[in-house]
Amino acid sequence: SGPGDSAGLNGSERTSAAAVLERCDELAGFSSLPDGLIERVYLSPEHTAVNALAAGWMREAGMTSWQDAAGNQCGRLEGATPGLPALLLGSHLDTVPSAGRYDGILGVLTAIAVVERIASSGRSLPFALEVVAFGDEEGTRFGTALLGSRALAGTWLDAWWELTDEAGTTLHDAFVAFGLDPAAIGGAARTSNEVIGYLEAHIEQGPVLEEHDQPLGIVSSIAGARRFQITITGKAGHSGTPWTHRRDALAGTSEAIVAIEKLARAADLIATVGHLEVFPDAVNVIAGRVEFSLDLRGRFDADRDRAWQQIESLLEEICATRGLHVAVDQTHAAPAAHCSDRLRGVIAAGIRATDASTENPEPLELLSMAGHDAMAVAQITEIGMLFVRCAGGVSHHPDESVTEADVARALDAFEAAVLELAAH
Ligand code: HGY
Ligand code: MN
Ligand code: MN
Ligand code: MN
Repeated sequence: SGPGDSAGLNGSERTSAAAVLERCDELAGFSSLPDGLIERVYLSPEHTAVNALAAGWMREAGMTSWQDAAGNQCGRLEGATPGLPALLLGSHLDTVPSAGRYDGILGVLTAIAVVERIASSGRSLPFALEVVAFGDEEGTRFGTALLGSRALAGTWLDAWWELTDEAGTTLHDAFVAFGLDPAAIGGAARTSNEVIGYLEAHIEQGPVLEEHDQPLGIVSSIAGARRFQITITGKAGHSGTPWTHRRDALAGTSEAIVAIEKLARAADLIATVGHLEVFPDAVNVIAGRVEFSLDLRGRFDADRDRAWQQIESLLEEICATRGLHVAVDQTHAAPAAHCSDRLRGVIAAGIRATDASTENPEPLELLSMAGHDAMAVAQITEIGMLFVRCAGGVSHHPDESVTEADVARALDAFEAAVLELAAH
């Protein structure tokens, strides 16, 4: 199917679960990786292409569409009178390396389809509806996450302009290459009186809904992650060097990683080392230096931050024993975000409206251990999130999958949630 194939469909067909899933497949084709693997990073040619597709779908849905000063693709449907504050609906179009096709993407397309349903129903709401397709939730290219949504929230930091990607391109230069003016970044910021709230639909990226046989759930709060780049330095040397003369950075790092996991488990936190590089990286040379990432998250920021202090002491102890040196650079920090009672209520109403079965009178509420753009938007307005079951809780992997029936329910629930908010 070529770009924009859904144009051949009429409104109700275009906003069906089947059409939304077909658009997820279409967007999956815009990747910098070969062999059907998906990677789409901020300010890349693939980002340009999917913004253009999303703009077309937004306009087809009855919205005006524009790209904001941070490269987020936005769409707007006026309410009963022009210029009303907007309910934001959104998620992200960027991905991790070797990603699934629904993380972020499903939320953007659900938002566009729901706006189209409301526009074609002829209803005019007491607020405008705006869809925001954020350009960088993952932080894959520059290491710091939520760049698009932080620009919208007005919490952009000038220090980020010097962040570099693997090729050494600065964020500043990537902005210019993408056709954006770094000096205009402030134009992406929304003020809290322009916005009445933010709703995001997203796959759960965990096993809870599936374990409870629930297609949909309400997010109670989102765990705040802190990310670090840690460098452990020893002394490179011949692999035949006797034990008494070795300062092996990789052996020290390995001891640290296992100790960090043990500490995190005991503190009911999640710690992940996803990236590790060894220097000089040769079979018969003792590792002189190791660079590795650490992603640390938990239900409560205080527990996470206390554990991080313990981890720092742990790293110092291990390095002291082994004659190594450790350096730490924090690359990302996001506070936990809480979904408001009001928006948790409308999401619950939306789920109840679609759940004909009476045996589940109360929809499930659950914590999100995955981060979301909603965390950044929470700085300026109330947030609410609808979770959609994903098979095995698998995400950040090509096996990520959802069922058409669950997506159909999510579309109906999301639409019902927006209308519930409009009714009160
Ligand atoms: O890292 C996260 O939790 C999100 O998927 N970006
Ligand atoms: Mn993700
Ligand atoms: Mn996501
Ligand atoms: Mn690296």
